[in-house]
Amino acid sequence: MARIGIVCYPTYGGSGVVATELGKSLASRGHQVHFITYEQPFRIDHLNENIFFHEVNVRDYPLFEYPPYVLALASRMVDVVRHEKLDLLHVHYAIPHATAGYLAKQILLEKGIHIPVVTTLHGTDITLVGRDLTYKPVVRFSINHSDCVTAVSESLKQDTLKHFEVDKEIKVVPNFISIKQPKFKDCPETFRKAFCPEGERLLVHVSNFRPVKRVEDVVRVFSKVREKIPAKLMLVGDGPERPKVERLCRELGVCKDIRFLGKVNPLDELLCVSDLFILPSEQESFGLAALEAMAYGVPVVSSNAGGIPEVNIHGETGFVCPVGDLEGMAKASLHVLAEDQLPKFKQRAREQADRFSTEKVVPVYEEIYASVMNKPVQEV
Ligand code: GMT
Repeated sequence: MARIGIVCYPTYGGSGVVATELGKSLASRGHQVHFITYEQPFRIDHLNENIFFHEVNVRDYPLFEYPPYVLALASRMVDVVRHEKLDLLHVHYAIPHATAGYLAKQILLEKGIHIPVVTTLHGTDITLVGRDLTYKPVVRFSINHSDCVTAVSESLKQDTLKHFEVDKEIKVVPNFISIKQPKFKDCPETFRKAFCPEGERLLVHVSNFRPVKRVEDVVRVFSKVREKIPAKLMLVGDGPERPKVERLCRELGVCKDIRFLGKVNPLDELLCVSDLFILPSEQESFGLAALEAMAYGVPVVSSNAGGIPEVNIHGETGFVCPVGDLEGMAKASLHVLAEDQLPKFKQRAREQADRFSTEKVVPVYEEIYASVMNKPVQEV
């Protein structure tokens, strides 16, 4: 059993969710897991004797217009590795975690401690922010100096190879989902009955409402669907685009059929009553939100951005359309929602989610940990 340090963003967002679920699963498999972040990860919802949390405090100083989080994080990593005798660090999202990992590793090396660093690339750390020249040289360097690099989809791996001169092998380890059974039996229908009293179809979208998610497309697709069949839409999450999305609902006159639910956690009760998940993202290295929906038997109509087609199988678990193809997405939604189609799509969505179960994916990370822990010390 290993002592593993996990570094991630603790807030609402796919990489933090994956890192936290990974930590929880590793802890239940007997590993000792130490989260090193500026806040307790929001998905840690119960006590576990194998889970520890080490807060990173950034000390402010009048001179600092931008307090140096990466230095505080690296210092905390050094401290935790030494005193908790960690075997490895697994950092999620390259910026700035892979860089802090590199720093911590070098500092520890001076003290004769070799700590392997595994970096998992999640998406915009490569495709958007990471590629920006503001960060690119540091991101490239930090990736190349990780002991092992993983990407959450083949598409993200290819993007990394295209945009960075990476001299490391990148292993694809997909995101995963814990399939808790039996959840469909227990699905509370109260909310659905109140929101869809006439048996309307229920569409759902979950995101952080950033421009890359194209939430306005969700509303436009919904509006087209609603012209043809009785339907309702739940918008879950919050973020910078919300005011624009609310304005659009008013313009299109569809407000009464849309519920903005804000940041709901957990999502179980909403997903298990939903009929269709809409994910029209401009960029999406994987689409964890879609996978979570599928685990509840919710088919997906999505864009074809990034790694989404590796998760949402066109014509099987839903449909994949070009980014911005509102007509296509509306047509696909109507097809999936048809009485004679929906059960088949629901069944296949569930089967697809099973392929990404915790039980299948977490052992792959364990193999990676074993391989880096056996590596001899390398001076960089
Ligand atoms: O890159 C982001 O948008 C943030 C990131 C996150 O930390 O929430 O999301 C990315 O990582 C998720 C987990 O691996 C993936 O499911 C998302 O597809 C990915 N987002 C994008 O690529 C836009």
